Amino acid sequence: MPSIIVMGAQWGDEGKGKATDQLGDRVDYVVRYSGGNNAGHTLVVGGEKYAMHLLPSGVLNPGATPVIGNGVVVDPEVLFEEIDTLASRGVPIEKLKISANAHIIAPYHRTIDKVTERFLGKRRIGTTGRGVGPAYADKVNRIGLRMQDLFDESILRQKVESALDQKNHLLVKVYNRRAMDIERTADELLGYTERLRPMVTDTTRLLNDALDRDEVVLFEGAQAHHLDVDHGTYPYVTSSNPTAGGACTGTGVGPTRIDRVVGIAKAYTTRVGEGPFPTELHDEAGEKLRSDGGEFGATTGRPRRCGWFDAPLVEAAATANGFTDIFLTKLDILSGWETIPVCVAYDVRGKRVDEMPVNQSDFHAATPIYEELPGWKEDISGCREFGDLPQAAQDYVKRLEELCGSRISGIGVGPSREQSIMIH
Ligand code: 2SA
Ligand code: GDP
Ligand code: MG
Repeated sequence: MPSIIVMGAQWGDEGKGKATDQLGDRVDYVVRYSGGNNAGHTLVVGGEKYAMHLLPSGVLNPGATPVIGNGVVVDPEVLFEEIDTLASRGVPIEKLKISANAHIIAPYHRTIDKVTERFLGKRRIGTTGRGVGPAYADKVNRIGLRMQDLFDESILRQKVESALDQKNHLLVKVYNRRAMDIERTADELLGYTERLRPMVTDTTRLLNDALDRDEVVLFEGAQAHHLDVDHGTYPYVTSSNPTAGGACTGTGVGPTRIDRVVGIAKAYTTRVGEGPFPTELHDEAGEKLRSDGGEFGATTGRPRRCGWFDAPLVEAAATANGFTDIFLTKLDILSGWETIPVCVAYDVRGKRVDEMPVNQSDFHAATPIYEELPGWKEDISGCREFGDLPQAAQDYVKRLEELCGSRISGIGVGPSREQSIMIH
């Protein structure tokens, strides 16, 4: 399997970091293709916990070359903080390559992200405030800054000036904030140039050459299908394409070269930020899932909204991304329930709907129709084979597989690398 996409099947935080790291044992390149440092991918290796925000999760695998593709937006300050923190923990990041076409998150993007959210008030999206949306907006608006611009000082200064001409007008006139200094902003960005120089390259060529040599490339999605700007619950989405197609546009590797698309799905559902969530629990059951699962944002620390597994939600992701298989995470968190409800369809204004509705108003109005599956009492975190799981846990997995229409090839039973069951 030379090229694999690993992506979220719900609203993020499914445990992609762990799953990627795990598949990463056999890979030569680990590639981020979308999003920025809004991501929070947690890995527990040898009892040590690491949270990656911008770097691919596979960086902990010394054999793999980490790559940040053109589809990613890069905040250089955060990048170096992350590299330095890892180095201080004995994880040197020496082979990192960054696409010359990747866009930059500039200081003004962070400011605009925060003031826009404050301005929206009740209509806010609940962003991570990292400047990701405004950086993508500039990219699409053709006033963005790319990595390669850092190597031509006069171009960079011109671009910062034209971007800030617009933004300062907005900041001062609309948001009642101070204008940002053009020279100082350009100087700050140019301060990163020399450190970035050896990393910035044509990563499209790099990855395609690697695939020509039959090397293994793992594409790591941030966020998830239902946060995708095209396929997600718009406008409550992130501003990029975490979906499988995003791995192609976000790296310059064509769809004919992709061999496998693994959807990562949590055994229940969580969401952070605003937006519809039919199976959300507002009671002690939701509290229990949050505390048992440690459901707090890996980037912002925000409590995640929690609810039962929503099968039509994951089925929609499996369909739109062509999942070859699903890795089901955090099954261990469900131990101890008498029965476990699974959403199999929705009630939309009195009518049963079996598939996730395309119409957002319908999805907002959808209430879950549950099937109650028997629970299990045993702690399953030590199980390593499918047959080690209690019968009720095996049946839970098999039922989800049936409902989602995609093979479940792996199960997470704990946060550590070794706490997994691979199903062959
Ligand atoms: P943004 O900042 O513009 O991408 O926010 C837009 C929406 O996307 C959601 N989003 C996320 N959802 C889940 N996890 C994310 N990463 C962090 C984590 C989140 C955190 O791993 O826990 O720490 O809060 C992530 N990043 C973006 C976001 O909540 C908005 O709904
Ligand atoms: P990501 O954004 O998809 O990489 O997920 P996050 O790192 O934001 O959140 C997933 C959380 O669940 C992290 O704290 C992981 O360490 C943890 N985790 C991942 N897989 C499992 C699992 O199978 N069981 C348990 N108990 N925790 C897991
Ligand atoms: Mg996360």
